[in-house]
Amino acid sequence: MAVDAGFMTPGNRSWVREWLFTIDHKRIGMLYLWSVLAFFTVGVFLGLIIRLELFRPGEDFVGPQAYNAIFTLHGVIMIFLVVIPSIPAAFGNIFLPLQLGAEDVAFPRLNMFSFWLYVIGGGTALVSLFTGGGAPDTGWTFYVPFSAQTTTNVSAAVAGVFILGFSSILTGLNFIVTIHRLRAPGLTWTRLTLFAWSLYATAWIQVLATPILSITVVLIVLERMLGMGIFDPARGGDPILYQHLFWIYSHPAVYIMILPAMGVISDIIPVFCRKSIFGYKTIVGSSLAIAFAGSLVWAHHMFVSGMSDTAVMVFSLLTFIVAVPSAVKVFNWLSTMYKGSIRPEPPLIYALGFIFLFAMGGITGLVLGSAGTDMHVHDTYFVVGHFHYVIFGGTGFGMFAAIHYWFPKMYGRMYDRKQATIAAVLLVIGLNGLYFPMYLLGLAGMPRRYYDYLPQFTELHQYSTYGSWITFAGLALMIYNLIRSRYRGPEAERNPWQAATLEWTLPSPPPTHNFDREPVVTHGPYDFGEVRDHD
Ligand code: HEM
Ligand SMILES: [Cu+2]
Repeated sequence: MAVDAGFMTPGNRSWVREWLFTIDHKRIGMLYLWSVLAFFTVGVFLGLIIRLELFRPGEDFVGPQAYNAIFTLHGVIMIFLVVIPSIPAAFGNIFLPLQLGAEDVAFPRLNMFSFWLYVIGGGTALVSLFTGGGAPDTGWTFYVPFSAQTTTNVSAAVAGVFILGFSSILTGLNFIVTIHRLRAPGLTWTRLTLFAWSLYATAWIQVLATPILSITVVLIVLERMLGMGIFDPARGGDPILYQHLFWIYSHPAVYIMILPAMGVISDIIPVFCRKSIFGYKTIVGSSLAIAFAGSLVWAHHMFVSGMSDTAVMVFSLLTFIVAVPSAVKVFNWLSTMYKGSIRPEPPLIYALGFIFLFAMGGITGLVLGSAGTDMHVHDTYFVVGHFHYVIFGGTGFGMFAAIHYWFPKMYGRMYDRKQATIAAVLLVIGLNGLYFPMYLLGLAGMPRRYYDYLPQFTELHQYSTYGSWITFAGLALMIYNLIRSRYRGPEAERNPWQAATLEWTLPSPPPTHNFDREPVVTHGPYDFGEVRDHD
C-alpha cells in the first residue's frame, strides 16, 4: 500500500539540491540519522576486529601498530561521529520543532551549515587515515606527549575534530534559541516534553564546553608544527595541563551523550505505562543539575596523574555528588512504571534495557569516582567496561529506543514488533557477554589498549569475543527489520502509541510545513486523558 511520503516526497530539483542543500529540519535530521548509522556500522566492524585480535594471546590478525590505529579510529568514529550527534542532531532536529509546534528551528540555514560541517569534519578525520605518516595511533584522547611526538597523521585527525566541534556548537545554539523563541501558544516551560528539556540542558553544555576542546586540539597542532612547548616540561610546559584541558570538555561531553538519551527514555516510559511521568519537575531539575555539576568533575580522569592530594579529594567528592541526579532519574522512571498499565512494545523494551545497562555502568562509575579504588583499576579493562555500559548500553540503547518509538512517525510504516523485541533481548545478552568480563579482567590487572596479553586472561577475553558476536547478531536483526519495514512494513496509524505530544497529531511522515494551523497547547505532554485514540 502506498504511504503518503509527506516531507520525504521527491521534489522537482536534483537530489543534491533537494537533500544536501535542504533547510527543512526533518530532512536535515534524517541526513544525520543515516550518516550516524553508516559511521556506526563502520565503528562496529572495527570493534569486531579488535575483539578477534584479542581472542587469543599473541598476534593473530593485526600487528601492534595496526591495532593502535584501529582502536583509535574506533574511538574517534564512535565518540565524535556517532554518539555525540546521534540523538540531538538526528532526533532533535527531526522532532524538537514538531514537539514545540514550530515550523522549523530558529536558524534553518545555520542548521544546514552544521550538517555540512559534520560531513567535512567526518571526511577530514577519515582522510587522516590515508595521508601523512599513516593512521593516528594515539587513542581518541590524543594524550601528550605521545600525540605531539608520533609521526602518524594526528594533525589531520584533530583538524577533523575541530570542525566537528563547530557543528556541535551551532546545533546547540540553534536549539537554545528555538526552545526560547518558537514554542506554540500555551506551551509553557512546564509543558515542554522532557525530551525537549534534555536537549535544552545538552545544548548549553555544547555551547559552553566544546570551545575548550577546539582550543585544546589547536594547541596539539601548534605543539607538533612549531614545537611551542605548552605541554613540554623541557620548555616550561606541563603535560598535566593537556589532561585538564581535554577533560574539561570531555567529561561534560559524556553528558552531551547521555542527557538526550535520558530525555528519550523520559518521553517513552509514560506513554507505554499510560501514566503521567512521576516527578516531572525533579527530572527537569536533575537534567539541569547534571549539566551544571557535570562541569565540575573533569579531573576524576586524572587521579593517578600526579595532581595534588587535595585536588584528588575534591574531585572525588564532586564526582559522587553528580551521581545523585542520575540516580534520581532512575527512581523517577521506576516510580512511573509502578502500578502503570504496562504495554511491552519495543520502545519500552529498549527503554528497560537502557535503565538496566546504564545502572550497571553508573554504579561502576562510582568505583572509578572514588580515588582509592580508581588507583587499582585506572587504565585497565574495568574502565573500558564502565564506559561501554554507559555509552553503548545508555546512549546506544537510547538511540535504538528513539528509532523504534518514532519510526512510524518518520516513515508512516510499522516494523515487525516481535523481531524488534528479539533483537533487543539479543543485544542485552550480547552487551553483558561482551562487557561484563571486562570488569573482571580489569580487576585482575589487564591493562587497556594492549593488543597482546598474558595467558591467564585468555578465558575472559574469549567470553567477551563471544559476546561481541551475539551483539552483532542483535544489531544485524534490528537493522534488517528496520530497513525491510521502511519499504514493506504495514501502514502505521497517525498515533500508534496514543502519545500526548504534538508530533503525533501530524500525519506520518509529517508534511513539509509541519502544522497547517499553529497548534494551541492546552495540556501537559503526559496528560493521556486528552488523547483521542484515533484520528
Ligand atoms: C554515574 C556517573 C558516572 C561516574 C561517577 C563516572 C566516573 C568515571 C570516572 C571516574 C572515569 C575515569 C576512570 C579512569 O580513567 O580511571 C570514567 C571514565 C569514563 N567515563 Fe564515566 N562516569 C559516569 C558516567 C558516565 C557516563 C554517563 C558516560 C558517558 C555517557 C561516561 C563515560 C566515560 C568514559 C568515556 C570514560 C573513559 C575515559 C578514558 O578514556 O579514560 N561516564 N568515568
Ligand atoms: Cu568523567
